[in-house]
Amino acid sequence: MDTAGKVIKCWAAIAWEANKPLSIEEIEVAPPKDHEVRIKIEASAICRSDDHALKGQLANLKFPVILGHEGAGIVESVGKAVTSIKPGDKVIPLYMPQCGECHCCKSKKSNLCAKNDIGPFVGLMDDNTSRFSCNGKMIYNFCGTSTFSEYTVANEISVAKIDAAAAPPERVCLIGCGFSTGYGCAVQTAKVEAGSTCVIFGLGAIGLSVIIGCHVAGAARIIGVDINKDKFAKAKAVGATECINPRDFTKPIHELICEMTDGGAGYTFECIGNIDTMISALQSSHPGYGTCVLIGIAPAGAQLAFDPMLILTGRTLKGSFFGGLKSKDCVPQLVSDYMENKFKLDELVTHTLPFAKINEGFELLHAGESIRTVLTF
Ligand code: PAD
Ligand code: ZN
Repeated sequence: MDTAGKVIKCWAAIAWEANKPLSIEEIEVAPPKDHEVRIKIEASAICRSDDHALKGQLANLKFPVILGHEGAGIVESVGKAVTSIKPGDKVIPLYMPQCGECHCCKSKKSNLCAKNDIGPFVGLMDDNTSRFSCNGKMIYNFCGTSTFSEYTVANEISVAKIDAAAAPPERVCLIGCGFSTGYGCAVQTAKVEAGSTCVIFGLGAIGLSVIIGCHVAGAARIIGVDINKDKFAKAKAVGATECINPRDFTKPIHELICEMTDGGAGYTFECIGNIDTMISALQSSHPGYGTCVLIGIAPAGAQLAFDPMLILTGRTLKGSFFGGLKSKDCVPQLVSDYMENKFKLDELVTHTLPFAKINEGFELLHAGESIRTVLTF
């Protein structure tokens, strides 16, 4: 392409500081270095994690930053050492990379690539520089993806090439985070068994994707829990067998769930990011064999405290990022599976807006009206 090797000027949504609306501004995107890929973003959804970041709830995250980690696009150009990706490829940027060389990448047991930037939030490329600037000021990246920009630059290990020529970017972008996280937590992290009972706390895109995974795994009972009853219809449409609102009951929610499930569920999932519901989810899992998976991201500094007897009596507490799925390997397969209608995904998209209306998308999330808002470029 004629832009290869040149700086590209384009629009991006910059978070200059925490708790301020995003500001759409013209930025400069430098060409990709040796192992990097420059991507023209076609669609990006808004995840609650972007909102946590914008609210300053992620310790170490630096501003100004370009957020966004649930996108899909087309490769504009690649650095000279890139071998797995070429210009014109359809791709999904990966906030959880897969370098293939670290202990976790080499282990079958984990997807937590040592090159991930979740937690440290260094926000820079491998050479400790950024490819983004605005009026000469350096802008940080978010988890190596920064999809709230017309163009972004990612490391080759953070880019999955997707085959399906017809894959609609405004749907498969969800495979970059929300869908894969929830679905993977059910099928990979928890390894839900057929015939089991599952309880899902929080019915946003993550919780709904857990339900989809539990359904595909053949769970017999799938109980959704949310304080917003407007989320119940969609939860049932993707596979929940029952939904409950803790505010409709005076007794603690875990007591109710234990009564409903003859002592506790085989699998429980926390998809909110709230310390109290994390403990409720653990208490709702069956003694002896229940597994509780934490997915929601609690605010910086929050601490979990619970009676260790809950674990001594045979419950397992787990957690993962990106559903425990090895990202570069699994994302192309999930896109193909979506194209073959092996699972539902379209239900998760409730709103589509032009990129310029990104702040409206965040307002819909705050109001509890959206599951996923997809921004189109
Ligand atoms: P969301 O805000 O769309 O959904 C959360 C849902 O929880 C909403 O429907 C709320 O009504 C509901 N809720 C809130 N408080 C309660 C409560 N006390 N009891 C019951 N229900 C409640 O978020 P999301 O689905 O985009 O993300 C969910 C969490 O998962 C969030 O913390 C996000 O940061 C985290 C996440 N983790 C990963 C990962 O890899 N671990 C990836 C992506 C997102
Ligand atoms: Zn996310």
